Amino acid sequence: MRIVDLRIHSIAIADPPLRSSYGLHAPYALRTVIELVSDDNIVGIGETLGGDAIAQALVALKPKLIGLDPFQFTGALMPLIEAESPSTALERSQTMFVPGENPLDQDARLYSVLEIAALDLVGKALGKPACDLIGGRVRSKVPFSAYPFYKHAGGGGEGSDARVDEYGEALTPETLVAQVRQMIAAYGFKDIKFKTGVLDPEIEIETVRQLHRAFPDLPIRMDPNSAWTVETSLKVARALTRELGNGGYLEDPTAGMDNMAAVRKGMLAEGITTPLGSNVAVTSFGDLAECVAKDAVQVVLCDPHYWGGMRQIQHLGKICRTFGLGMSMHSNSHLGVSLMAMAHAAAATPHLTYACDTHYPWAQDQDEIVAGGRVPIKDGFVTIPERGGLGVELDHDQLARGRERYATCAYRKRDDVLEMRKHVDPNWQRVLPRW
Ligand code: GKR
Ligand code: MG
Repeated sequence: MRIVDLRIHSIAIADPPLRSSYGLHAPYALRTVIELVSDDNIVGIGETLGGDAIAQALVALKPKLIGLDPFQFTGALMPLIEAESPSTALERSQTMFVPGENPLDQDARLYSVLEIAALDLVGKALGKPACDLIGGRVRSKVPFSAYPFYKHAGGGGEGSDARVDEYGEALTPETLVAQVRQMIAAYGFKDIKFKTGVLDPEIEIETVRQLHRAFPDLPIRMDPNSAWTVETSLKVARALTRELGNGGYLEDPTAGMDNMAAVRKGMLAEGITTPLGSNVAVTSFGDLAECVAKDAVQVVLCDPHYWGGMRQIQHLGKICRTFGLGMSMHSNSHLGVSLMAMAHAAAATPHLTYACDTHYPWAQDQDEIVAGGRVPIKDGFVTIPERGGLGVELDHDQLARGRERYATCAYRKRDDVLEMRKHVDPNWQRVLPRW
């Protein structure tokens, strides 16, 4: 089997005005969808982060892919996952500099989506689910968490494409709890990952307390994306010992490995054992030795889109287990193809110790590119379908609509600071730490 074509589709999907320490989500999130075509006309699909930079980098890679055997991807594309210096000019994954984000990740991101599409392709050729091609599943149902955000009113999209606001504004503890109630009623999640770093920490502490009162059995993790100083991080950890200690964790309270290590040390000195999670201080294999040596992070958030695909997630899980770290999974705004790649990676990774994050509840039916509509999340789980590859196909009409939205919208890369200035506060600055 040989690769004869790579089709690259830049799409835009409506995204509600969600807040984080980076700023405000734009009315559209950008994604890239690829189709890897074999000489026997089987098509493997993948979805990853969007915008012009990654699409151009994939176009540049295309000549190297043509003629490759999709069963031998790792060998052929090894330089992409083992790069010693950045060889592409991809934008950073977030609005702007994320403390700790490793530029060496850039090639891994390209490899990730290609590996996912290759696994889909060979899985379809063999009639075997992707998770069973990489050693086999350890679970057929993959747990995901509710992912509430402080949010302004609005459902995303613009002009005649403006969307119904399914969840409403949530800028207070009470409205945030109502948002989670609604999300859990719709999807049955059994864990809560809460994006914070937006309001004064006292309000966020109160929000977590109310969440815990409303859902006493559900583990809560809180992620302010490095918005706090070491002192503020300690203050929050102290205030929420019970609420976060109930099987949750505190994710990236502060920026950088040394500050994370200082938070951990301060917490342990006070007898607080809530783990610290990270997808900001630890973003690549190269960060792990320092992270372990300094005890800076106890739960690593993997992501098959960033770490080099599904097999690298299995390797990461093994390393985390060896060093006594937990492993969870990070998410960005995405559709069903990404959800399935995340689910397959999680299904085949024994050492996944937490439910995965997902932005999927924030995406809308109208934008879904999976044939047959949105992937079901039932009782908080995605079930691995007994079909080849990822188990989903593209709806080409929906894909064309996504391309059309991309062509007509004004967005080419994520810029949450600009959106904050346009819609909330013209003088807003991204200040880390803010509190
Ligand atoms: O969607 O605003 C967002 C999130 O803040 C996202 O960009 C983060 O990458 O969810 C992510 C996280 O866990 O840090
Ligand atoms: Mg995070």
